[in-house]
Amino acid sequence: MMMDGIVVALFAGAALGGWDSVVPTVKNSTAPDPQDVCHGYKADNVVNVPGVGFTATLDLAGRCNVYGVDISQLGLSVQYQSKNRLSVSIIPTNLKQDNVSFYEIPDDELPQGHVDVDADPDESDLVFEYSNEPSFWFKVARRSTGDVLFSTEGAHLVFENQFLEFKTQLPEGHNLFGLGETIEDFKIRSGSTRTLYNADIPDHVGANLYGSHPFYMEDRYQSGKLQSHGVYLRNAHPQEVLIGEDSLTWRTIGGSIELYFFSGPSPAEVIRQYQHVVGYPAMQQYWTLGFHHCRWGYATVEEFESVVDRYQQAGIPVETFWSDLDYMDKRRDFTFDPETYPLEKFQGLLNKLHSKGQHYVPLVDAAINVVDENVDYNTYHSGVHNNVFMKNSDDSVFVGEVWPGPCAFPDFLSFNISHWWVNQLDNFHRIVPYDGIWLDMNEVSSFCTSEGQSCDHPSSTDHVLEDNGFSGPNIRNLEHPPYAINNSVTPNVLGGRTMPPSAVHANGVLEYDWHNLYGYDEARATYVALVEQVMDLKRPFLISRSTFAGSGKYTGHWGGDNHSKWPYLRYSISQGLSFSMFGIPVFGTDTCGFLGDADEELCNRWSQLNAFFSFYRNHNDIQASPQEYYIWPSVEEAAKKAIEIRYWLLPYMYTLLFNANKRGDTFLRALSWEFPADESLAGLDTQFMVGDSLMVAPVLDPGVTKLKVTFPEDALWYDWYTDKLVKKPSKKVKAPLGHIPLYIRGGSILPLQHPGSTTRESRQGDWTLVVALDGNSEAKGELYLDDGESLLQEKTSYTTFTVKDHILTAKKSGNFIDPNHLSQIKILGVKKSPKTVLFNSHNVDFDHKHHTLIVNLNSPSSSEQTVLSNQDTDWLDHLTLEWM
Ligand code: MIG
Repeated sequence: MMMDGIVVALFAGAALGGWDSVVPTVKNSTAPDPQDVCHGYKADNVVNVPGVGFTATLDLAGRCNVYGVDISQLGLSVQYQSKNRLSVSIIPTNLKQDNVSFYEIPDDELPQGHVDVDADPDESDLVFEYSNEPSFWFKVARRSTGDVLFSTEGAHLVFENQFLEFKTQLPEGHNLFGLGETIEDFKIRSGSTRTLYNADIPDHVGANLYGSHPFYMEDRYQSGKLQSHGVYLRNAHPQEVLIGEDSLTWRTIGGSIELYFFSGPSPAEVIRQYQHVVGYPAMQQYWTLGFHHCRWGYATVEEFESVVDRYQQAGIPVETFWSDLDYMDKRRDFTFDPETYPLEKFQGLLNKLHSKGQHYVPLVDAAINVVDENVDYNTYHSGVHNNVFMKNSDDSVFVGEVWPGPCAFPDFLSFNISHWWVNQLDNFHRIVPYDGIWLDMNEVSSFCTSEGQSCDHPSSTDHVLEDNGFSGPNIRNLEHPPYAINNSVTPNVLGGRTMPPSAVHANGVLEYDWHNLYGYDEARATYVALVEQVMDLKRPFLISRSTFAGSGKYTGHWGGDNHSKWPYLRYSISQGLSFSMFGIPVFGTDTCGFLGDADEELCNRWSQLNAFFSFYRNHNDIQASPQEYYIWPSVEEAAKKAIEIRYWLLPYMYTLLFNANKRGDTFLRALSWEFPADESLAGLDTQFMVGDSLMVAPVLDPGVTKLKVTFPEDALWYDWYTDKLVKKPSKKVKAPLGHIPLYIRGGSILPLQHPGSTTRESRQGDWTLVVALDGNSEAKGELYLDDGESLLQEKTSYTTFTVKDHILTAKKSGNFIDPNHLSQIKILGVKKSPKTVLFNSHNVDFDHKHHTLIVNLNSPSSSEQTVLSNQDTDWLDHLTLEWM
C-alpha cells in the first residue's frame, strides 16, 4: 500500500470515532507491515576512518512511503568508540534534495558517545559487519565468542520523514530488560510492546508512563556463564519497541538512528557502560536517605503541623516533610495560600523542622498560571516579559490547562529561561526555605489540548501541518502522524493530556521533536539553579516525575501514581531495578500506594519493603484515607523497625550512592546481576539486593506469613536478625507481619552506625562493623565519608575493609576525619571460639556464640579506643582485629 500526502490528509480528517479502525498502529492488524512493502537501502561509498571505523552512504533501493515520505539517501557512520562501545549512526544526508524536515538532538543537550583517545577497532570487544543482500543489513557480534548480539539480517531498514524502523533477531527464550518507563514484570515478555512517550497517566500496567528510556540489556546464558550486552537508541522521538519471540522491532516517528552497543559482559558492566554515555547520576546529600513523609490534602498549616507532631509523639523518625499542591495560593507555583498557609505560621513550622535537623520539600508543577494584567503574580508576568513560554505557530503564547486553570509552559530551550527560572526558585526560597524540589506534571501535563476535550480559553489545536520552509510534498502531519504510536493516555493521539505536537519551542523546535525531553530539561534547569544560586553549592535534591535517558545526572524519580494494591507493592521491585539500569539510583515508589485506600496489612508490608529503596517516601492521594504510619499500631511498629535497620545502614547506603556517582554502580540490584553463573535467577523480581551485600526477600501477598526464599547457591547467607547462617537449600522462612526477611551475603563487611532520629543525629552514632565471612573465611567492604552536603568536597575518605587469615584491616585514603567511636565488631561465621583476640595489637575481651565473634570496644579493657577517639584521629586510621 502506498500512502501519499492525500491519504494522510484523509486520515487526518477522519472523525475521532472512526480513527481507531483505520489508523495504523501495533494494534491494527490490517495496517501494512513495513517489512512487506519496503525495499530498504544499499550501502555505497565506503570510506575507512583509520582508528575509528568507517562511513558510507545508504541509497534507497525502491520507494515505499509506507508511513510518510522515504528519505532517499542516508549517511552511515560506524565508530569503534572504545573497547566496550560501538556506535552506529544513520542520518539523512541530503536534507535539501529530500526536502526533509528532520531534527537531531544536539550533543550539549543530550550527551553523545565519543571516540575514546585510545580506541582501536581491532581491539574492540565488538565487531561490526554489513551486507547489501538483499538490501543493507548489519550485525554486531562479540569478538571473543563470535556470538551475534544484534542482526538486522532479513529485515529492511525503513527511514521516512515520520517513520523509522529497524528490526533485529533475538534468541528464543530471550532475557530482555529495560525499555521504560512502564510498570510490568522486570523481564520483558515476548509479545509485548513498549511505547516510549512521556505521559501523565496513572500507573496502568504496560502503559507508557512519565518518562522514556530507550535502552535495553539482554542477558545470555552460555555454558554456565552469563554474557550480557546493552543497546541504547539515542532518539527522543515518540517511539515503540515490539518484542517478539525471536525479534525486536524498533519504530520511531522521527529523529535518527543513533545506536550504541555495550559489550558488558557482566550486567553491572553493561549498566556502567551505558551510564558512561548518558552521564553518571548526581551525588546526594546524606539526608536524601532519611524517611520522607508526604500526602496530598493537608489543607492547612495546622493540619500539616499536627502530622509533624503526631509522628514525633509516635517516635517515628521523619527526615523530611513534603508539601503537595495544598500550600499554594490558587495552585500557583511559587506562592503560598495566605489563608490556609499564612506565611508566619508556615515559616515557623519550617524553622521548627530545621532546628531539629529535619527537612522540607515542596511540589512545583511545570505549568504556570496565566493571569490578567491586574493580578499580582510575577512568575507569569515576568515569564511573558522574558519570553520564556512555549508558543503557538503564530508566535502567541501557547495556553493549556492544569490545576490553576489556564497555563503557560516554560520552554526550557528559550534564551532567558535560566535567568527567569533561577529567580523563581530563589525568590521563593527566600520566603519558604525549602531543602529540595519535587517536580511534578512535567511530561508535560496539560488537561485540555487533545480533540474531544474542551478548553474555555484560547488554546491551539488548529494548525496541524508544519511549514518546514521547503515547498513540495514533504510536510509532516504533526497531529496525526501516518503511523500512530500506541499512546495509552489518549490512543493514537500525541497531543492528549499534553501540549499539541505543533507547539513551538525557541528557535522553531517543535514539540513533536522534543516532547520526551521536557522533564529532563526542567530537571536540568532546576539542578543548575539550585546548585549555582539557591543552595549555596550544596548538592541539589530533586525528584522528577518525568525523566529521560541521563536524567539521573540531575534528579531522582518516584514511581508515580501507583495504587494501594498488592500488585503495585510487587511492581515496586521491577520498577526499582529498571531505574537502576537507567542510571537513576535515587528511586522509590509511593509507600503504601498513592491511589485508593491502603489497608493495615498492605501498608505494614510496604513500609518495610521501601525502607530498602534509596528513596523512601510515604505518599498519598487527596481522595484516599489516611496512611501515616501512626494510623495503625502494627504499621507504626513495623515502620519503626524498618527505619531503624535502614538508619543503621546509612553509611553503607551512602557509599552505594557515591559509587553510583563515581562509576555508575547500582543501588538496587537484581539477584541475576550479582550471581551471573546462576541461570535460575534470570528475571527474578520478587527479591532484590541492596548493593552487593544485602538481600531483601519481602512478603508481597496478603495473608502470607511463611515465605519461600531463593538463596543463591554461590554464597553463604546470614540472617540479619539472628546472625545465623542460613541452611540451604532454601526452606520456607518465617515472615510474620512486621518482619521483613533480610540477609547478609557471606564475604561482606558492613559499616553500620548507631541510629538517631534524623540522619544528622545518626552521623554522630557509634560505629559497628559487621563482618560476614564467606566460605573461605574472607570478607571485604567499603565506606565513603564526606561532609554529606557540599558539591565540592574539601575532605573525603574512602576506606576498604578486608578480612584475610583471621585478620580484619582497614585501609583508608583521603583526609576526612570521622570523630565517632567504634564500639563493636561482630564477625559472623567464626566456627571455633578463638583463644585470643587482639584489637590494634591489644588484648580485648570477646564473646563467641553460635559461630559469632563479638568484640565490644566500649568495655573498660579497650582503653585503646578512648585514646584513639579524639578530634584529630579517626578510628579508620588504625584498625586491625586479629583472632587466633
Ligand atoms: O494530577 O499534586 O503524581 O504525586 O500528589 C495529580 C498532586 C497531580 C500527581 C503526582 C502526585 C501528586 C499529585 N499530582
